[in-house]
Amino acid sequence: MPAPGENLRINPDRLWDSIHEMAEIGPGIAGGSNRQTVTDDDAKGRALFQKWCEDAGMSMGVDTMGNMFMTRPGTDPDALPVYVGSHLDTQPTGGRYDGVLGVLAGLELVRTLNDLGIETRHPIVVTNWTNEEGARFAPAMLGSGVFAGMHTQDYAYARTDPEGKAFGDELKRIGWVGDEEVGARKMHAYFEYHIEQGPILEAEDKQIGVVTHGQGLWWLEFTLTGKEAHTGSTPMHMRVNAGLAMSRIVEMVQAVAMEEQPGAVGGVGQMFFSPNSRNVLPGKVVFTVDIRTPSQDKLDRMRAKIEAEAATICEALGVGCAVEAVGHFDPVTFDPELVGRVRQAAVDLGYSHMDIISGAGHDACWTARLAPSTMIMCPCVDGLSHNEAEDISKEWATAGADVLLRAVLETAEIVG
Ligand code: HGY
Ligand code: MN
Ligand code: MN
Repeated sequence: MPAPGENLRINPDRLWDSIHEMAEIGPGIAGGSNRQTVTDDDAKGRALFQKWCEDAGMSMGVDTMGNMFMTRPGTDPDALPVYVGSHLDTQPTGGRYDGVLGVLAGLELVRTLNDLGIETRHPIVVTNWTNEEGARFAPAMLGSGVFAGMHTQDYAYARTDPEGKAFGDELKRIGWVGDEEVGARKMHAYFEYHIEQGPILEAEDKQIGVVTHGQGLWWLEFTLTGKEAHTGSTPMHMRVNAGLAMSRIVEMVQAVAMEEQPGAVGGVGQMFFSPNSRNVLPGKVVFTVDIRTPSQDKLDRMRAKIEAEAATICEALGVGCAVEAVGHFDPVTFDPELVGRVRQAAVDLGYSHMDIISGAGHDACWTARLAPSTMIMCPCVDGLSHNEAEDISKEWATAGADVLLRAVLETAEIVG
């Protein structure tokens, strides 16, 4: 590739303004975002992204999972595209940048190529994956997971939210079931730019995370069955207390994760009590354990320990215990050649950088099973994410987008 000119950088204000215009759709109550997957706000965000991309000369394809593919043509019609993507859906109390930064940095990359009149041999496809978060419908990375053949579309369409609505019905309701066969597209390479969602880059004062690996994950959904009874008149020895069993399991998960330090996490973010009445002992408790680690051995060992010890806890309390894996991916190693291009781009641009393992799951974890894939990260304030106070600087956002631009161009090959 000809030595990139100093002007080969994105337009910081245009990227920043796009992010904050998108944040006006599905706003949270505390300055962040609540644009959950396949809601009316998701549909509005998709429409805005589609408009911006078509204004930039791109054409849209949508598959039957609602994954959006916005194509900037290359000069070689036979060359497989370089994909650049992430997600526009958010947590219910999410930040403005999780996912959105990567999708809109892809758009900004194309806008910059248009400004500079640069053509590439490979087409470039900017992607918005459906339901990356897995908040409303488990599991996470559902759209990219079906695309990668990890889940069937029937499984995905049947997933229900806490109100009992099915994913497939909701995708149809918002009018975003596309006509492309999901997974039919082939990729030359995939890049995902994302906030770190952890404290390392800021603590180390690095502008760029060169992501070499992604943690593996299990989401274990426990359903504990107790006996509904009066919290006041039922003697302690007569209780079949599913709530107590849940508490002991949560404490045990913490202990298992701490035994596996360094490099392991475990916790619970969601639980439901039934009947959820102040003076009724719960008959049913449903909660999801989220465990993660870059080590395959640790991941399998932690799952086995947690399931065995949960069964023992429940047996001692006479509580029924069922567990279902509702989310999983093995630890991921990203493509060393693409990782090297990201690192070289940071060096060429003079940005401080360090290798890092992604703590969060991303669509890149699934595309890595299909094509050479890698990620770029920028710091976030106090490492905070999945919180409306999630925050990054314009400078951080810009640096990562500049690196994305250079690494993608190195891969898509500038023509002329
Ligand atoms: O759970 C995750 O790591 C991602 O935010 N969906
Ligand atoms: Mn994300
Ligand atoms: Mn997220």
